Amino acid sequence: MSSSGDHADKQRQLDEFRVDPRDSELTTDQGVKVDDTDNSLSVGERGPTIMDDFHFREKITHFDHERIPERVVHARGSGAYGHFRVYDDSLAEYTVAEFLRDPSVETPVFVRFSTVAGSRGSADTVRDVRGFATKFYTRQGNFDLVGNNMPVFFIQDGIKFPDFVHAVKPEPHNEIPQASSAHDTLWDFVQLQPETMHMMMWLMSDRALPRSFAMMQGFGVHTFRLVNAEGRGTFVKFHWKPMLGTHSLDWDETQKIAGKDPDFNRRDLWDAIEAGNFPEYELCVQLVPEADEHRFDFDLLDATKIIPEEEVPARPVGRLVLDRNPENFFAETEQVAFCLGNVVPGIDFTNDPLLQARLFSYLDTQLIRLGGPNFTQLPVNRSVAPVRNHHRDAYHQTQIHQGRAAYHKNSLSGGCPAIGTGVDGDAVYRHYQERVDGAKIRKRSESFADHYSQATLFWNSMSDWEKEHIVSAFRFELGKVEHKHIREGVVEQLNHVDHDLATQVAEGIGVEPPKAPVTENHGRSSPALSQANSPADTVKARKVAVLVADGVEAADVTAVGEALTEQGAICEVLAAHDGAVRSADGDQVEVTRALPTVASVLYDAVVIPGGEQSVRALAEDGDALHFVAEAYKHCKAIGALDAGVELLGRAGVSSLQIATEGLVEVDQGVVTRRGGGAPGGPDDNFKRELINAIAAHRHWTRNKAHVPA
Ligand code: HDD
Repeated sequence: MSSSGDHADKQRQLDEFRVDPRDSELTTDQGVKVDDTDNSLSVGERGPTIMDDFHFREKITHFDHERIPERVVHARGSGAYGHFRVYDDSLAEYTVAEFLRDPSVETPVFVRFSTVAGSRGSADTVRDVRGFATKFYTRQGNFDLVGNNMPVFFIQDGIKFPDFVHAVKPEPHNEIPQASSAHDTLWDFVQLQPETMHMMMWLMSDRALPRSFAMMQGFGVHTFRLVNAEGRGTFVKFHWKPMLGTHSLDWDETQKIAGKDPDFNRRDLWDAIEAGNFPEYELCVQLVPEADEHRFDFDLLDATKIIPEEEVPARPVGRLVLDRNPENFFAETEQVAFCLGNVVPGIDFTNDPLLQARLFSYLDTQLIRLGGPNFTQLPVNRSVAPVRNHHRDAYHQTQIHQGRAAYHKNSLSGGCPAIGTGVDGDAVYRHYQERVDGAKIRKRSESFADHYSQATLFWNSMSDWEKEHIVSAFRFELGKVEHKHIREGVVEQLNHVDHDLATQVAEGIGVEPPKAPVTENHGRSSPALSQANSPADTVKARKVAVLVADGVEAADVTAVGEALTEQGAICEVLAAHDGAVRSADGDQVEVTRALPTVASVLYDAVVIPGGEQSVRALAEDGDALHFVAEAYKHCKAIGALDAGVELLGRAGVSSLQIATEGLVEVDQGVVTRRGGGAPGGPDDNFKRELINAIAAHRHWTRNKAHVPA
């Protein structure tokens, strides 16, 4: 291992386990070469297969045992390797964790993103929480930060986790619906369990529909504790902030993507890393001195609460870069095992009852999922710090422990492995010495009792379009609920959050709106919660479709493509067929994909270049017209040049300010230009406005109700 630590440490360790099939010959598991793997050994050409066929038996047996149980939650996931480094040593006064205080150390990581409710083969773009689990392979051992893309949770005490999961998963009698929260059992749980309300606001918001894993935040959720060299503790909340901003898909779009490309987020992550568009996140911490433990109007130990960033700033401390795809999904992404209990010196737990339950559950679940306690030896789970102890045997032991003494204390192995001293930089784990005292009781603390104030805070912090999306989401979800009393029960709960919200939802689902508010809305808000305030200043990793047919203005295609690619966007030329089209000048324009194999929902923006003949052909092509109409409906940036402008009207997109001759016009993300372009394609003004429109992500306030798509 290099002295400063670098992210290649983990890759070097994995190298020892990589198996390359090149230049090899087929063998059995015993290494015996095989000359026929297509015909089983039989008596004569048409006779029975015989038991002597050890190759047949081994091949089929191994196949029969290929599956392991999928995770009970977060079964669908996608992983990537990367590295993390802190910016400076400013956390040194709070923690002895080397990876958090030494900027010369680059820590390898593996991150697994996931959905929660769906099974392993379910679609990526469902309405759900996303898991954001990070394994830091630090030089002081593995630290697992097992978070979500929402900063709060459904319940306060982990003993309710099985109840919640049974409610949200497909219903037990018919296993319907798959990967969806729009059904009776979830909402029955919600109406009877008011502590869910804050999280339900997040789940009904656009946060549940991330455009990309690279465009969502991550949160450790619980309050953890940092511990410094003197043993002093400081409360901490961990946040990941994506460098590309936090952006979401449109609900209608997510449902269509689930059919067109159920691997949408997984593919996006994979492709981005392959293309060198590495997802990046900033680690931020909210630090609260122990003396301030009781200064908030909520309990720091309550996982249904945030600390508003306006009260305690989220301080940026380091950067995570995901730069390498796994090589084998099963070996790495499926077998990775995160455990809340995996902490390193300088990081400790608090008494959050949800966190405490998780300390038990994760190790327990890996034992059944991965078949015994040696899962820590699987390559993806191995620590880069040396592992030496007296754990022995069990299923799938891969180590050959030497010596006779598997106990402590011993004299036969020189007393080794020796107990850490904790002196001279020897980082041993020391538990934070918290004083606890009390009777054994089953009782939720009174300080956990307010279930609505922060749900209201979230609602108040939303922009108008975010509020509209939340209301639509509640209407959709509850509209799928069969039992009227459940719909009514949820509306009653919502009336505790905000009267106007409850009324709007009730009106959409055939429930009597509540007569009056239960309490007045407190009026407080936290701007940091709104996605409208998230950075939207880059087109990096955005996918842009350019629609073409024979007769297209090649200069438009080239110039737009170059301008966008230069800024990190991915430009694809789409035509009715694969291959190439002929430009107005008779040149070949290469086609990236055939229109029937894709859809507008797989792109962030669409550009219609000039060329009379090309646009006439597109206007006759239902796929092309639908593409434009749907992109408009989903509030995406659209660019149209010269004759291309006509296609907007043909697609049913009217009521826009369209460019007059020689000018560029921008109206709600639709950028048009007629004439006046340079001979080499559109002028800089058009390109700049198009880039701005795409970087803005979506133009949510667009008037689109009249566009069928
Ligand atoms: Fe959990 C998996 C996140 C509460 C029990 N959880 C799991 C994963 C993530 C989270 C990201 C997937 C890890 C991976 O990719 O392998 N879970 C959370 C968050 C929670 C939370 C942020 C609340 C703050 N979880 C929670 C509770 C319990 C569990 C209260 C049980 C008492 N979670 C599990 C589990 C899973 C799991 C059953 C299934 C697969 C696994 O652990 O490895 O143990």
